[in-house]
Amino acid sequence: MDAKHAKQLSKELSRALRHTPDLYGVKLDREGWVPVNSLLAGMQRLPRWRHITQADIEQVVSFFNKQRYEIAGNQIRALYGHSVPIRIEKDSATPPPILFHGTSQYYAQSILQSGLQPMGRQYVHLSEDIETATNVGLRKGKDLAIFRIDTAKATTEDIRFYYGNDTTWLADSIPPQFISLISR
Ligand code: HQG
Repeated sequence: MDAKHAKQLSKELSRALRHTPDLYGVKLDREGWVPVNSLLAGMQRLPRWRHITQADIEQVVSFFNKQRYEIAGNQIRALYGHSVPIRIEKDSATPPPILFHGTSQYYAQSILQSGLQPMGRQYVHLSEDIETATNVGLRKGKDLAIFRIDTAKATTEDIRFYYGNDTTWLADSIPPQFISLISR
């Protein structure tokens, strides 16, 4: 599979597993899992993916360094990014003492005032390192803003964090007192 095809298929998986599973005839369970064969059947109804196989899906899941999806047994799920109306349950876990959030300067003032909110998704997304936060933030424009989140302090004040993947953590929201702007 070439990179272009992998990217297209990954975006389609994102639509199915994060945003609009109904359009693919699948239903996410409370942890976001769906049977791979149901997803395949749903995708094969689309002309573009009518020849898609389980091997293609398995390949795209491991194609990118960024771990977006997970396959276990005969099920698949997205690890983060959900916008479906029913909340996907994540196990809370202890994050590193500092996390980062990359975004556009355009949002910086609002974030400093009202904290990080999940906006169109179920959770706020945080990065383990500045490089990841930079890549996330640059999706929103060239005027990068990087925030530092004092997770150690937030944890002592009952803010919960959830594990997404090796570089991504999730939270319900982050109040402004735990956030500082480190670059502009
Ligand atoms: C902003 C991609 C104003 C926030 C990425 C962000 C990530 C506020 C935007 C994952 C705000 C939401 C998620 C407030 C937050 N006022 N703006 N109070 N609170 N925002 O795309 O974190 O490649 O939903 O700064 O790499 O950018 O798809 O979230 O800019 O890992 O796998 O609201 O999606 O992963 O934007 O990205 P998004 P995100 P994939």
